[in-house]
Amino acid sequence: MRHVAIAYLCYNSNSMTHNYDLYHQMLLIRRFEERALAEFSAGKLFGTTHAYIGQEADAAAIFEMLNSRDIVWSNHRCHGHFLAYGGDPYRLAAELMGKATGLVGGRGGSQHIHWRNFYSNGIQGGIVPVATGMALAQKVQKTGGIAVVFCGDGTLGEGVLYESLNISALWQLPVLYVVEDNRYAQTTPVEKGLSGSFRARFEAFGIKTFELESSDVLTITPYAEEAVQFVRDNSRPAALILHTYRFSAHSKGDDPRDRDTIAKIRAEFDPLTIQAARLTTIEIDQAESEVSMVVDAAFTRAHADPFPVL
Ligand SMILES: Cc1ncc(C[n+]2csc(CCOP(=O)(O)OP(=O)(O)O)c2C)c(N)n1
Ligand SMILES: [Mg+2]
Repeated sequence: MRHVAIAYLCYNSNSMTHNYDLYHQMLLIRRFEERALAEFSAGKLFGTTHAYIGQEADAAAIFEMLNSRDIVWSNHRCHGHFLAYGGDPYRLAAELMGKATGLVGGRGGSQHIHWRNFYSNGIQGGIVPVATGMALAQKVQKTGGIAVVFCGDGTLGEGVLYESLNISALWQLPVLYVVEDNRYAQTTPVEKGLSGSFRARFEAFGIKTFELESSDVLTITPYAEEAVQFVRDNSRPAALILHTYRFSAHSKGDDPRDRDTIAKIRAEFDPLTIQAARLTTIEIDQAESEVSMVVDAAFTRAHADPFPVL
């Protein structure tokens, strides 16, 4: 996460560095998640995990537009959001292991983490009214910050979300609702779980809505910037609907799609492949070696840490 003004400068003045930074950010998420899945399979972690693999461009684009006053509410698929927020991979790895040095002392696990103004909770939809309430606090306290809350396509089936949209529109609260439509809610395809349209849900409440389908971080960035700025400048809610793909299973193994289908999606919509095409081989290798070192150090150090005293 960078300050908006700095992000803007980087975006315009040094596009090579900016392209590298975005790639580096997404690669960190990818390699962290791959390692987490491998460690779960090896029985080294507790609880559950929901990998963000395939959706990295969303987080990279959005978090670049936020600053330290902004409050973020993430969901069960929170690792990518947390790393893009600037969170420490080591403390996240320790949390997945239930270690005392984890983000919340090893008590929250994969889905329930907190650091600075970043929160996550695995109850689908439950975070939406909380984030909306925090947006009210931001407004009353005149902090200049906004609230951002992430939901999946399946979470649009939760009724409490619509109460929140109603209140935030009525009270003009600075909250950005980000919907990451990865086309599945666990094993249910979106066409079996969602009637009508994504956009109409928000527009019914008079909420300004931005929507796009892309796995290219540079395509998503201007939409993220406009959506965040709209909320910040007008103290009004907005929705940012991002149609994307997840490449891994819902959690550790549940996936109705066959291997060929996933391979086809990966070949066309991998945000890392798309962004790598803008870099030199040297840059790609450099990012890989930096990220591998960070992820390996995070997990190795966390493994050596103690469990909390009960
Ligand atoms: C209230 C509630 N019901 C059910 C679950 C179990 N659950 C966890 S994730 C999930 C699917 C979520 O789908 P979606 O909102 O599309 O997010 P995605 O997993 O695709 O990112 C379900 C049913 C839950 N965590 N909370
Ligand atoms: Mg989904």
